[in-house]
Amino acid sequence: MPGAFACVRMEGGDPDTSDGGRNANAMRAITPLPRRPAWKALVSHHKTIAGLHLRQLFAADSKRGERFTASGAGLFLDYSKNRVDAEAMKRLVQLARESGLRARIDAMFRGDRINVTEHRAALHVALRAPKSATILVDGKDVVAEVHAVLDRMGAFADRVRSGRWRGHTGRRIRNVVNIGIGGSDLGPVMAYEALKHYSRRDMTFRFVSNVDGIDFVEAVRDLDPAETLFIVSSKTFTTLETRTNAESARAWLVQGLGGRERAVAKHFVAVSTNAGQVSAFGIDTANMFGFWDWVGGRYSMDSAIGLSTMLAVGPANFRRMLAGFRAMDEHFRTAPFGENLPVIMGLLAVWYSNFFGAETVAVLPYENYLKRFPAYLQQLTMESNGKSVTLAGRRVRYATGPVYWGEPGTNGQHSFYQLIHQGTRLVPCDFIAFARALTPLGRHHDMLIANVLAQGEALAFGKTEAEVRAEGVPEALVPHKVFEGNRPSNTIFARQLTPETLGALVALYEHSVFTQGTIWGINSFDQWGVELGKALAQRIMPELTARAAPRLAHDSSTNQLIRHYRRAR
Ligand code: G6Q
Repeated sequence: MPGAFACVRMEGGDPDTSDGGRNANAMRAITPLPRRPAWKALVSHHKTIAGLHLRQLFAADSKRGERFTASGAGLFLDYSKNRVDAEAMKRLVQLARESGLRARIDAMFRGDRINVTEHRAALHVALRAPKSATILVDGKDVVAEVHAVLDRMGAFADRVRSGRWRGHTGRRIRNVVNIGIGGSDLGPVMAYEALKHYSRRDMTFRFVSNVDGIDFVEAVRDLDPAETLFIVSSKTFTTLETRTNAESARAWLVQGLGGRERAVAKHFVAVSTNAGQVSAFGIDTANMFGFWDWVGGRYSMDSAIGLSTMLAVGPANFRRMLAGFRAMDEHFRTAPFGENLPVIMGLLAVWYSNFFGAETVAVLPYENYLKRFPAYLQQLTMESNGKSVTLAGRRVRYATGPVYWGEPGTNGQHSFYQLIHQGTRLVPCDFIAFARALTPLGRHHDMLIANVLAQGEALAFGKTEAEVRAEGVPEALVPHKVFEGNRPSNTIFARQLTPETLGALVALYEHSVFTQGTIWGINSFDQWGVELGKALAQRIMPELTARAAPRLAHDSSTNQLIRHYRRAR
């Protein structure tokens, strides 16, 4: 593979670095997870470490807080408050090697069809590859295509933002409504919220996803159709929710502009891979921004699916975000596993899921602009790694993807943190914090940071019975006021929430997910699990609306619920 990514083949020396195509064969011969030597070593090492408290681990190594850290792409990771020692980390890194992670990374960056059940590459890294790179898929250089679309998006965004693009009545566009769902919604909403500081404040951005009509109604209730642009974002352009919302949007617009169908041309653009459906809907394909089947929905926020982001923050900031993604890609591709942020975080997620029985990971950004980041990560992580068969289709005998969830701090502290501190479950936490506020306000930021640091400290070290008693707490209350501690967390620190940082942060989790999926030997890039419900909904829909009572052949519960709805609607 020529171009910037070609250097993956040229590194050597470290066992983590590439050996290019040779590893492809090795990948096919990976030993099942429970039989890998590193796994066995971890099973036995876990017995030792499970009984150790973070207090002991810190007492045994005064430099632990400095040693168990890593940096890359502008992010600093402190993972010292995890229930690992040097031996555990060594074995986990060995597990990554034995799981063929290096070969998988190379295969992904090379554009191999690693999404085996859909026979596709998973090439989101090509979306942020530099113009000078070349990545061939079926003999075509996809990087050139990516940059051609980015340039078109940029030109369009400039026209809209400058007012050169006018609506049907000649007014400039002041409102942008993205219509899409899942991967065509969560990334754009999250990025818009995250980068609001950099956005055009004289324009309104809304996001409609749910087929619940209220989502659309509320999004447009105070908008003037003459100044509103809809972006219909749908990779397939067949998604029921998006089609339904787009049709309602078209009706709303046409009605609002005096029944003029021609108005659609100036008020609708599409982001899709399906030109046929886009033009059948009535959108001129000249106003369509394409992407490719090798971009998974949940990995698409930096493709044309990010058009709303670009309209909000401008092409230059969008490219800064891509640069952040790229920096993390390069870090993931080249840093030795023991210093590699996504690898370390992925391995720790495996460690807690498989050895400590942890069911979840909480992501707790101490940055209000990241309020939609946990929701975005829910899809990225759970749609990717919520699988129970291996790449070869065999049932796994170990836990796979944990539940990711979270809320921004400090809000969460006054809510669910109680369970993390004193509940019976182990909830590993990722704290995310920034050294500088985007808009400093008095002592708010120092307080915010004091809180995030205090939470990590409290979770790790807790408060012993002796300490509680020493405070003069009445005996009956002592057990209630004890904090066991030994609750693990990562702290991810960046200088400031910039477009670059956001890109790096998203890529960090993308690659952590990939690392986990590789260890578990599952396909992180398909999502067959969402199909069944969709198919059943199509079957139920006419049964709800048929005039005559339909013959129902579902289970007795579903039949009864359908009858109940028919009676009550
Ligand atoms: C993501 C999933 C899914 C998808 C939506 C929307 O990885 O594939 O969330 O993004 O179902 O699909 P369309 O973009 O095709 O409308």
